[in-house]
This record gives sequence, structure tokens and C-alpha cells, in this order.
Amino acid sequence: MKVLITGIDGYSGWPLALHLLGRGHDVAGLDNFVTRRRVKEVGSHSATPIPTFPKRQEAVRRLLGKELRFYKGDMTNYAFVRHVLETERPEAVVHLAEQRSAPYSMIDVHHAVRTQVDNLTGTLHLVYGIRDVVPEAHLVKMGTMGEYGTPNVDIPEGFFEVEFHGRKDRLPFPRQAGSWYHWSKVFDSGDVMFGARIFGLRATDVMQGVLYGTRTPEITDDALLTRFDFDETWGTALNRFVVEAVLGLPITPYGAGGQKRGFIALEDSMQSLRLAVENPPKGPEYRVFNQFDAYYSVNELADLVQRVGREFGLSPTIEHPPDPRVEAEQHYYHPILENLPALGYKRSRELEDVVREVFRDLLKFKRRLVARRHVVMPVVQWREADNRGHLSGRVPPAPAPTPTASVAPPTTSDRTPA
Ligand code: USQ
Repeated sequence: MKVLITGIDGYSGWPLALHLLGRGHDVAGLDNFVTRRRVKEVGSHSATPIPTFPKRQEAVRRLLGKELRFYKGDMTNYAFVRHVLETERPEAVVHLAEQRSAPYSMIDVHHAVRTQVDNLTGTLHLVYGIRDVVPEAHLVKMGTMGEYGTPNVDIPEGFFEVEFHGRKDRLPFPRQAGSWYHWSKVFDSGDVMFGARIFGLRATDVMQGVLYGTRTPEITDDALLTRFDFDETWGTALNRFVVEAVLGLPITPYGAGGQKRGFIALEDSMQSLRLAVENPPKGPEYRVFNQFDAYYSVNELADLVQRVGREFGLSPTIEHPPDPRVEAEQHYYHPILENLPALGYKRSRELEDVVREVFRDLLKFKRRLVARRHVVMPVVQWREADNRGHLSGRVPPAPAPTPTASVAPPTTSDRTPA
């Protein structure tokens, strides 16, 4: 199948390209390298050294004997999106090209606005581009389990039956996102659902849990490594806990640590996305897949990382910093997972095995972690309107306000190659 991956240079975009190529699909991708620049913006870098994109293409050619086509550009430019669709004419588009960090969106008004404007614009461009150029193509859109929040009832896959005042309907399950980033995903979901309805598109909205891991079976050489973020803005819970243990910093379940989330290994996220691509809706439809391996509290994950860390001769400690976020620290959590297993999805490995693998990889790149040790502890506070003071030295000064819009003007570096 001809697949286009938007955001192909990212943590999951890159291993997805390798996975789909390995399964015999014809893959092309686009990216504007903004994650590389924004991670630099907060003073950090990937724990794993990642080559430039031309070097990545070269490694794919050399090690896998495959061609990977690439387009550099920004999805907020509709002409660019159309050009790629017209050139590639993909049968499926996996849309990953979005600002993906909740803490980054909470830094200040400019980061909040940029997150929502970019994410919604890119998604709408794709919805229109598919309608105009490849109306039969299947859009697989990366959403997030965080759209649902943590309600005190089970979480269905997108829709549920409701009875109210004696009448029944099947309605979208309520969304209660916990950051400006997560709200951008909610709005995206609404746009894809509406686009599918009015334009007759085929779309799968994937509600993915928190990713973890350093590799997938296709990453057989360091030249094929994907990025791995660990700073407080771009790193996510389990990955960060292993980094903290390796650096001799306390492992940081925030607040009471009873926050539960669905988690999924990188390898299993690739399996799920492939299953979605290979099993498109038969006709116009908007469907929702929840996507996670299992759910855990951050306390359970901290305990696990501490235990596995000891196997590597480390002495990890656990501390509970005050929660910088506004979220329930103890709550009911029971999301449903039926659609992917019905397509054959099976968890590949035990969590502990993957955590061991992450330790092995990170110990190998420990010098890169030590060099950025100062960006690990949390400083971005959800309640603060402007966190640039806390991030001093990590984030550049606020852009000058423009008289016509509250959107910070794009910096040159935001629109040019890394
Ligand atoms: N947390 C800690 N300690 C840390 C980091 C995080 O306790 O050092 C807690 C957070 O307070 C939160 C939970 O872990 O309760 C998850 O936080 P996270 O930073 O691991 O993940 P999150 O901000 O939710 O976002 C990540 C990805 C995002 C994706 C989302 C899936 O960055 O792109 O959409 O996971 S989900 O969480 O299901 O919404």
C-alpha cells in the first residue's frame, strides 16, 4: 500500500516508516523538523544521537535496501500539503505532524496559541487536501487518550449510548482534556469527524496512550535509532523515570502519584498503526480506536523502574515533587480496548523487558544525558500564565506582540531547515 507519514522525523514517525517498509509498504513522509528545534529551544536534546534526514534515508537504503521519499515543509502551508498529496497520491495518510508536548503548550500564551493554531491548521489542510486530491485515501489521525481526561466511569472507544429524558442516542464520549495541547487534539477530533461526515472521508482517530521505549525490532543499527526525549517538556513519564534513575536523580511521580494513564510500547504503537492502515473502513466512516497496552499509576511505574534499576547496579530513589499540573492525583480509570484486539492486536512484550532495554540503551548514551541533566526536573507550572521566568536560560524571550493578532509571529528558525 502507498502510505504517507506526516511527521516522519519524530519519535513515532521514524520507527513507523521502518516498520511499514519492513512489511512491504511503499512509504513517503514529510516533516518540517520543528521538534528538533523546539527541543533545542528548551535547552535539551535527544538522548539517542539522531542523524540528519538525508543520512536517515541513506541508512535505510544501505541497511534495508529500500527507498524512502521525503518532502521538507510545513503543514500550515496548504500549497505544500496539496503538492505532496498530488505527487504521492497515497492510499493512506498517517498524520503525526503535530506539536505533541502538553508542558510545552503550557509555557505561556504564545506556546498555547502556536500549539493550537499549528495543530488545527495542519489537520484541516489534510482533511481538505484528501477531499480534493485523494478522496479515497484513508486518514489515520494520531489523537490521544488524554482527550477523555479521567472520568469516574469507563471510557469507551469514542462513542457511547446515552439515555436522557427518556430518549436514546449514540454520541461522542465527553472530552475533558488537561492541557492546551490535549485540547488541540479534541478540536482536531471534532474536525476529522465533521470532515468525514460532510466530505464522505474514511478516517480512523487513534486515541494513543503515553509511549515508552527506545527501539522497535526494525531498529537493528544505531544509524536507525529514533529520537528519545527526557527533559521535563518533551520527555514523558516512564521514559523520564529511567533517565532519572540513570542520572542518580530522584524518580519523580508528581504529587500523590495515583495518576493513571494508558501506556504503550513504541513497538506496539507501530503494530497498532499498521493494523489501522491495513484495515481501512470499507466506506465513508469516522471510527475511533483506543490504543494502549495497559494502564498504570505513575507510582506503579516509579516502583518498577526503581526495581529494574537495581538490576543494573543503580540505587534509584523516589521523590514526589508537588504536581506542576492541574490534574486528579487519585482517580478511577478504566478505558476500554476492543477495536484493535478485534483486528489481531497483541501486546508484544512484558513492560519489564522493555524497561530493561531502555536502561541498556540509556546507559550506553549516558554522557548525552549528563550533558543535559539540568533540564530534567519539572519547572513549567500549569497554573502560571507565563513560565518563561522559571525556564530562564532554556526559553528565548517572548516574541513582540503584534497589533493584529495574539499569535506570536513565526521565528525564522521555525520555518527553515534544522
Ligand atoms: N508525570 C509524572 N512525573 C513525570 C512526568 C509525568 O508523574 O516526571 C505524570 C503527569 O503528571 C501525568 C502523567 O505522568 O499525570 C502523564 O504525563 P506525560 O508527560 O507522560 O504524558 P502527557 O503529558 O499526558 O503526554 C504524552 C505525550 C502526548 C500524548 C499523551 C498520551 O507527550 O503527545 O498525547 O502522552 S495521554 O497521556 O494518554 O494523553
